[in-house]
Amino acid sequence: MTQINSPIERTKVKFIAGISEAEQFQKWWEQYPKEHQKKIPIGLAMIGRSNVGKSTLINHLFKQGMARTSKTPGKTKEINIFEFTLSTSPQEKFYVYDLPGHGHAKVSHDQKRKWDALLGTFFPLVEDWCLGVVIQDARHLSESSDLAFLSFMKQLSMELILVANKIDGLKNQSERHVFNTQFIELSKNSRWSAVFKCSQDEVGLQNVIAQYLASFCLRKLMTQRHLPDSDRPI
Ligand SMILES: Nc1nc2c(ncn2[C@@H]2O[C@H](COP(=O)(O)OP(=O)(O)OP(=O)(O)O)[C@@H](O)[C@H]2O)c(=O)[nH]1
Ligand SMILES: [Mg+2]
Repeated sequence: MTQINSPIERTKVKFIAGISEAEQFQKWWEQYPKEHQKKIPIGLAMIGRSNVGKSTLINHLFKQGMARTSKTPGKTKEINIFEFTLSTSPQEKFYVYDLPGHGHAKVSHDQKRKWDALLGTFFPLVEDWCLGVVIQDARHLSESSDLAFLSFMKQLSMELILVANKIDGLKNQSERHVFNTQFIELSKNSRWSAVFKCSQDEVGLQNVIAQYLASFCLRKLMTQRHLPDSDRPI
């Protein structure tokens, strides 16, 4: 089988900022005023329950060691923003957002409120220019916080894909059978523009996902290029 290569330029990925307050994200976003839509950041948001492997997937797709990972849920406490380029258009910058996980029982009430405010500001701002990469644990698909997130997304038009992660954790035929049945059912949700399986050792699957992410970024770039030029005198 032909190996698909990743279009992401891994040596050029850069950490941009770690943002913990809603106002701080709003300020970062407002560097790109609405009137200059052609400059609005095009990006990818890694979404999912705590510990599902969002930061690990970022490291595999973009650059090893860049996002912090941990066995303990609740590791990512801020929106970490990384900048990347694609081999097909090296002069264009795109962004990947590593988000705090949802559904972590041990997080304090105050921390939850802060994250809700942060993400409640983040999603409506980025929705038109960002792909939501929704990561679920293959061993526990559609847990209550995954469903709550999808319900929240009903108000937004953001394009979403599903990644069923940690498929290496399906240990026997029976677990794989349960997963396949649930995955087929979940894939029928018309909200997904694509669905993928993945795990940290599956380089081939990661490269297929990287190709999809790149095609989203390039598609949005074309959309921006075809927007009317707001700087042009009428
Ligand atoms: N078996 C297995 N473990 C994985 C996989 N991906 C990540 N992990 C492990 O899962 C744990 C959590 O990974 P993270 O990447 O930190 O998870 P996260 O979703 O960023 O978690 P938060 O930052 O707490 O929201 C770590 O111990 C990883 O090594 C995978 O594909 N398979
Ligand atoms: Mg994380």
